[in-house]
Parts: sequence; C-alpha cells; structure tokens
Amino acid sequence: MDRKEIAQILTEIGTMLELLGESPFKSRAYYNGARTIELLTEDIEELVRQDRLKEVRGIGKALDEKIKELVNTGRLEYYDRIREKVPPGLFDLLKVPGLGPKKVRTLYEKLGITTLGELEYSCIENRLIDLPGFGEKTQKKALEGIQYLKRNRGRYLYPEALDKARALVDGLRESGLASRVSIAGSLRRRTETVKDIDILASGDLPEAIMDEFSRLPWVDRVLERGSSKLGAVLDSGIRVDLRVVDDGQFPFALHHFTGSKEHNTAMRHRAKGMGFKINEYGIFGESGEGSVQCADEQEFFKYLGLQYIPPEIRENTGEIEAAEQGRLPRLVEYDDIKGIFHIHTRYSDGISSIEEMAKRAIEMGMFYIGISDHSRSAYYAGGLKEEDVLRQREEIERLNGLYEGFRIFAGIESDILTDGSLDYPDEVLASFDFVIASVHSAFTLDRETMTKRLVRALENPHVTMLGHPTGRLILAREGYPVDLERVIETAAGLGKVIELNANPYRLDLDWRWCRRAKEMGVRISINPDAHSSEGLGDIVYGVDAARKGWLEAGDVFNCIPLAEMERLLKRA
Ligand code: DGT
Ligand code: CA
Ligand code: ZN
Repeated sequence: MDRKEIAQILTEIGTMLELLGESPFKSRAYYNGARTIELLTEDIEELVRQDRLKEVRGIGKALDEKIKELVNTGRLEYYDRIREKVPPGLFDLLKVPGLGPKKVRTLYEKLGITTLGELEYSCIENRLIDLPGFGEKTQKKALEGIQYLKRNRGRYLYPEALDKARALVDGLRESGLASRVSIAGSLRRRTETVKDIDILASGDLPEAIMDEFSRLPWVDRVLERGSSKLGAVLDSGIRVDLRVVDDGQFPFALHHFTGSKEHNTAMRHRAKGMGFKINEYGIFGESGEGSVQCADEQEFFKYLGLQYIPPEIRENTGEIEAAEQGRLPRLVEYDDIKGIFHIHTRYSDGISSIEEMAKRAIEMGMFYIGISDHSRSAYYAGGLKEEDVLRQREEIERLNGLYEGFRIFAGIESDILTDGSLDYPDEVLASFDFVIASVHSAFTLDRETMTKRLVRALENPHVTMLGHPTGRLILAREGYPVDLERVIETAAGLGKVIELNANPYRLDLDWRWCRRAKEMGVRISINPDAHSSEGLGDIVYGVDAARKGWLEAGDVFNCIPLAEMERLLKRA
C-alpha cells in the first residue's frame, strides 16, 4: 500500500467520523495525518519497518498503529468497522456541490435522507429551506447539482476509460489472433466523458478473438455474445463493446464505429451525392455490387475526395467541408509543446519541490516551466504571503543558475477577488514573470457580475492569462454562469492568454470555446495545474482537448520556444 492510498483511507475515515457526528477534533486528526503522509519524502514502508513513524510530526500513537496495520496487512479493521455504520448513499450525497459532511449529516439526522433520489424529492418539497445551516440558496444549488449528476450518471472521465482500453487493445494484440485492433467510439474522439469503451478488431477467427478477449484479466463478465460482437463489463464497472470484422472491412468499420453519429450522417449524405453508399462494411456503387477496397482510413477519406480527418474533430462542426477544400488545420501535437505553466509546489498545496518539477519537465522534453503557487487569500491552499514569494524567488534564481537551455519562470496563481481585483498590490504583481488570474471563491455571483469580474481581472496590466475560466468540474459541477464571448473578446483586445486547464476534471476552457478563441486570435495555454511532478503528465489530456478545439501549434501559448518566451515575459 503506497502513500497515496494510505492518505486516501485516512481522509475517508475523517469524513466518516464527521458523518457519524463524532468530535471535530477526531476528524481533524485524520485529515492532518493524511496530509502529513502525502507530503512524506521518506518511504513509508521503510519507516514502518524501522518503527520510526512516531517521529514524524503529526503522527500520534493512534495513527501510528493504524498506519502500521495498513502497511503490514493491507487492511484496517477500524476502517471496516466504521464504514459499516455509514449508509453508503451518504457518499453520493457528498458529491453534490455545497454539501460537506456536516450538511449531509444534518440531512440524514433531521430528514432521514440517505440517497440522491430522496434528496431531490426533499428539495422539490422545499424541506431544506428551514434546516439549520441551509436555506433557499443551498436548496436551489443542491437541486441543480443533483440534476447535473443524474444527466451524467453512468459516464466516465475519458482518461480512466482510455487506460483500460489501451490495456485491452494490447492484450488482444499480444494474442496474435487479430490482424488489426483499435479503440473506436467517443473514446477515440476524446470526448471529455464516455459512456463505454468501443473496441474494433479484425481477423479470420472471430470466435477465437472473442474467447481471448473474455479471458483478459480486466474483463469481469461477458453480458452478451453474438457472431461478431461481444459486450462485457470490466472489473471497474465500465462497459466494453468489442466488434470483430474481416480485415478488408476494417477501415470502413473503424470509421463507422468511431462516429460521431452526426459526422457519420453527414458523411453518408456526402457519399450519396457522389453516387455511393457507405456503411460499416464498405463503399458501394449504386448497383450495390462489391465494395471498393481501402487499405486504411486514409484511403477511405481519399476515395471520398477528402483530406484525412483526425478522429478528435469528427463532430460534424465543419470538418467535412474543410477537408473537401484541403483546409483542415494541422492539429497541435504533444511534441509541439515547449514548456509548462501553472505548477503548484510545496510552497502552497503541491507535494513536489520546484527542483523535482524542473527535473520531471526536462525528462518530458520541455525547455521551461512556470511556477505559480496560490496567492495569499487562498488560505485553504496554503497561499503565499509576500515573504514566501521572496523566499521562492530566491530558490528559483538559484536553480536557474544550474540549468543550461532550461528556465524556471516565477509566477503566481492570483485569486480574482469578488470585485475583479487581484490579491497582491501592484508592485508585487509586477515583480512576477507571469500572473495567472483565477476564480477560487464566490462562484454564485450572477452572470453579469461574474463576467465583469473576469473582464476586470483581464484588464489588470500584470495579468498574463486567465486560469480555468468557468470553474467547471466535469461529472461533479457545472461551471459558473459567465458570458464567455465577452471574456474572450476582452482577452483578444488586450492580447491576453486563456488557459485550457488540462486536469481531466476541468478541461476548461471547453474545446468548443477554444475554437472560438482561435477565431478571435486569442492564444490558449495548455496547463496541467500540477500539484505533483506526476501531475505534469496531465498535459496530454489538454493536448487532446486542444486538438478537439481545432488548435494548431501557432494557437498555443506554451508552444512558443524558450528564447521567444523570455522576450515575451520580458526576461531576455
Ligand atoms: P458514448 O458511448 O455515448 O460516449 O458515444 P459514442 O459516440 O461512442 O456512441 P456509441 O458507443 O453509442 O457508438 C459508437 C459509434 O458507433 C458512434 O459514434 C457512431 C456509431 N453508431 C452507433 N450506433 C449508430 C447508429 O445508430 N447510427 C449511426 N450512424 N452510427 C452509429
Ligand atoms: Ca461509446
Ligand atoms: Zn486554480
């Protein structure tokens, strides 16, 4: 059991104790313990083996014993025991925005609510308004939150499905039974959430391929099986559809099962206009004789007089017309990325040092990073006071002396206060190489006030870019209401950058708006919002989203080479 898993269990215990109405001090001890474990630099198993855990500040006798039990046995009796006392539905309630453990406990105690359905019903009946600690606003927000959760029920963030899908594809490939195997469906198009995993394989022995597939270690159970199709559930609960075709049909089937439905419909329409009929089996002339042969999807598009359309943009938003005229964008790729902004370190709520971040970025082939810890009003995230800023600046300068051809820029993620001002005086803001301005509080302002707030932040001459512009958390909460058209227009007029936050829960700015930003000439920065060196890897999800938004390297701020970036940030 590693650090992360132990920290997660301790946090969960803290939450459950709150739900059960135990003393707040007890919960806090577990939360603090979790954070301490997360920040440990020493190997935890080693510490347990040498019985040195107690020496770590914040780990008392009770925690020490529990962590030892977890490390040594992989289980914790205490955890199992209290988990039994908490109705499982309460964990769903915690996913509703605005509902923390304390409020969930009140709902449970006063109204006996233990499921999302019961909560929805109670909101509709106005039962929350008079509860202590609640009110009309909380009730409205909870109801909206439930409806959002319901709409998205049964969907997964695509990175989770992608990891599983890749393992399945590799497993099938290793069997040697299939000629070609590919991910298809929304996952291949990299939509932010997916309902299921679609996999397409070709080969002469479909039965053997399906047998092999059902034996792969992640496949929990097969739900249905036909002569060329198999539906299964993975142990993580995600559904998979496998289709098997003749190898000659593979390109047509791959196009068909990649979708989207809207793209497919438009493609069929186009083919019809040319005197063809297309489906998952091939391209047919009007007389319906055998299909045209295509070696791959490239040839398929070519046959229909089109440039190859990358899967990410197959959403029928003009890609077919552009492909016809040979004006498809050359979509940005990972290798185009030259540096990484929006990185949190141990100075605020990150768990890696500046040096660890730099090292990892260099391994990733980057030429620069931009450190941006939280600003002072983000007290909940250990925001930097002015003296911390100076201390951090010194460390960055020292490290910069050590590298050749790699640079660390000193920035800040400054909170945008309710009125749109930032939370450091001008002279402090001016001293940074770059400033990311983000909203982290007061999400419930009305659309007009929120829009003015963001516009005013962009107008601050020290602001380089706007962070996660809508604050959405995919599958958890909708973004705050804001007139993005006006925000982007403002950025365009002032030459400001907008972030595409690459955290898979955010992907904010949404790819649909990225395309609009590009049209208006606003550069987008693909930022991982990393809180650990591992988190830098999230940049790949941002690249996927940028591609869906039709962005090219020239549209992406962090595709700018180091020398030019130094000039831009006035550090040359
Ligand atoms: P999802 O699963 O909701 O995340 O989205 P998709 O796009 O993966 O949808 P899915 O799994 O139902 O189907 C995969 C692809 O197969 C879809 O993008 C297009 C194609 N497809 C499936 N059913 C139909 C259909 O009834 N008509 C057409 N034209 N295409 C279909
Ligand atoms: Ca699908
Ligand atoms: Zn942020």
